[in-house]
Amino acid sequence: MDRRQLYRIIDANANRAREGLRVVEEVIRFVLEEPDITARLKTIRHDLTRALGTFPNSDLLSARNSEEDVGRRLYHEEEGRRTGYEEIVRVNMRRTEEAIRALEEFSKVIDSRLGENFKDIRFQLYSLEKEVGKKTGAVERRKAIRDWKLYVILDRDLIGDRDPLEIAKAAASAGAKVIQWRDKEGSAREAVKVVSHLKQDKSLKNIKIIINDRVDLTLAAGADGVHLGQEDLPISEARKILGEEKIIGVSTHNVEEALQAEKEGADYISLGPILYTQTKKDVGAPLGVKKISQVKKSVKLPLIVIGGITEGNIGEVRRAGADAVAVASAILKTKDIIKTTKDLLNKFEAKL
Ligand code: TZP
Ligand code: MG
Repeated sequence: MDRRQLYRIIDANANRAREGLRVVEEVIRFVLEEPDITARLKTIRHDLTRALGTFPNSDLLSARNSEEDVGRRLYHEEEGRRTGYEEIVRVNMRRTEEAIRALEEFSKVIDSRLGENFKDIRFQLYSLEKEVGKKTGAVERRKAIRDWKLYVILDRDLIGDRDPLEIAKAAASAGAKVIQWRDKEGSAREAVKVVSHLKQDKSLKNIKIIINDRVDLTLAAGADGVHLGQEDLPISEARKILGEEKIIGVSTHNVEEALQAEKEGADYISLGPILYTQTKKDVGAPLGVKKISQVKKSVKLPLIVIGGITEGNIGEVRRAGADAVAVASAILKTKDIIKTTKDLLNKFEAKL
């Protein structure tokens, strides 16, 4: 094999691997702010530098001929838009792994033992990729949650004999992005039936559907997530069952519970009842609007405020720091769900 050719391949892949790793590292360090994973990645980068050190730098540089690289055009065309950090990490991890695989194969031509170093790095990367994928997935989920604004609770008691699907469709057509099925007394079978209908309806395909309390029903009905109370399954158990992609929200009542939910990996927290409500019977005294800013200051998670929220107070709740508000009676006790949903959203979005 032509040495120059070989060094050209090694040089190109060394650059690709280094660049890819650096991109991934920036996301982990500055976006995810994960010191442990950053440290692991740094070790991998050093291992790579050491493995590449076995090739004389002058040979690599003199073999380099990027102007005449026939792949250069193709390489540029491949670069499209990036939808978010998750994609940036995925694309760059893949590129790095491919480059390291190439280094592994071509370095074996020079010395059969050299391949081992790169193989080890590749396997370290595979396991890191999984960890990072979990973290970036969570970041993307939470970013979308911040945009929810109005969280509509389909409370079984308040719905009565109306069709939950019709109510959900009306709220969604007016701009709601998330709907929770809440039924404290009904059967599991009914919940799965209702939620499956919501999930199958084409007009709700962009709406997130959450189930209150029950992890099992979330899976059975194919819902997008679960909302857990303080007495329900711990977040870590729910995550094990639901996998990495479902949304997990947690009810909190004070700063301590909010911090705990954040530490355990919730995707959002709700805080309530902030004001007087008749919808939930077993609640303590209203926490008051002041509590919102206290909790908001303490956690980074999206904060959804709940309990007694109406068109009359939604602005005040928003100004206090709610990222979104959850409502049941404000929507379910009115005749015109579309108009009420729009009015609530308009008031929520009105200038802070
Ligand atoms: N959790 C705290 S308050 C509440 C729940 C489920 C009820 C919210 O309903 P409403 O009718 O919007 O006050
Ligand atoms: Mg609950």
